[in-house]
Amino acid sequence: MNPKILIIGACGQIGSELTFKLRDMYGSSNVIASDISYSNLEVVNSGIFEVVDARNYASIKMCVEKYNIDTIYLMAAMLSATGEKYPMKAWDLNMESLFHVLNLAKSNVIEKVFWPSSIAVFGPTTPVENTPQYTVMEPATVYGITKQVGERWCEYYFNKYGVDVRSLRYPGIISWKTMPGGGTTDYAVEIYHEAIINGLYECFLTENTKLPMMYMDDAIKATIDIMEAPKEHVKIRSSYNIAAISFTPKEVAESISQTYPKFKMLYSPDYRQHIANGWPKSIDDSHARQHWAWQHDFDLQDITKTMLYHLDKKYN
Ligand code: AKB
Repeated sequence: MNPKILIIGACGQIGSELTFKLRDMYGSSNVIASDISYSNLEVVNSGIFEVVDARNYASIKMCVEKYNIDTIYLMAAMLSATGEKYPMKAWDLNMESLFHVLNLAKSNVIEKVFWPSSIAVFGPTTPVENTPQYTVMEPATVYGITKQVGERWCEYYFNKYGVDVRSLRYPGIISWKTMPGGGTTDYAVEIYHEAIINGLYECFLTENTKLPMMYMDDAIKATIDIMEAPKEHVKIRSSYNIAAISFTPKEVAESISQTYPKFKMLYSPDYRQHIANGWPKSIDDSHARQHWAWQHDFDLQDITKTMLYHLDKKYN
């Protein structure tokens, strides 16, 4: 039988593509999209859409009961860069929404939860290359703190109350359909848009800042794979490291230059450089690969080719 899914934060970068994919898989009437406002009309017009405030338990519960929801993907969050500007708002949104959803599962109103964590759970004292699943974690951003605390609560709810919660530590996610908002890895999306529109991009990170990244299709695949995996295969109930590739701004610029030789890159690092300096450069995701057969498809060359192809069609 098909699950009855609610996606909270469906208008965002990952939420929107997840909505389309899950609707393809399970049928439009089984996947309810929701967000705080009608900010993505493609999502709003693609099936059932409800306004849901992720910080409000009653708002989520009403929607869950209205549609007999059994599975929630909680994609609403304030990301790293915006979180540094509004620390208390980031804390409130990221933590309250998680507790509401975990508590719905604890009371058996829903059966299954997906909650995204991030490489931001790591910090300046974490080993930066091939960062292990289990290692020092002293996040230095509000966003990273909320994700690390959230992971502890997910594991606690699984151990104590049997809540079937599953989670991934997303790296920077690259896609051409919806822009990311308020993250430190956003440059890796903006660069492709600016390459097509202006032939020039001013990057807010230095040329050699290496960060873990992933193409959207791989991120969606990982999300659905972990949710579809048999319960006993999901052995980590905090959150799984997942990885695809790592690159620097200079390397993306070089890959764009192969198609657009006139593309020019400037570097003006800002406060986001400080955030990036505390994050891993590459991730060891061997647990995800062993436990539920995770594997990625897209490398940097594939990403650049796909991004430039679609954005060229969009803008020209
Ligand atoms: C961010 O940059 O804040 C996010 C993330 C890595 O979680 N994209």
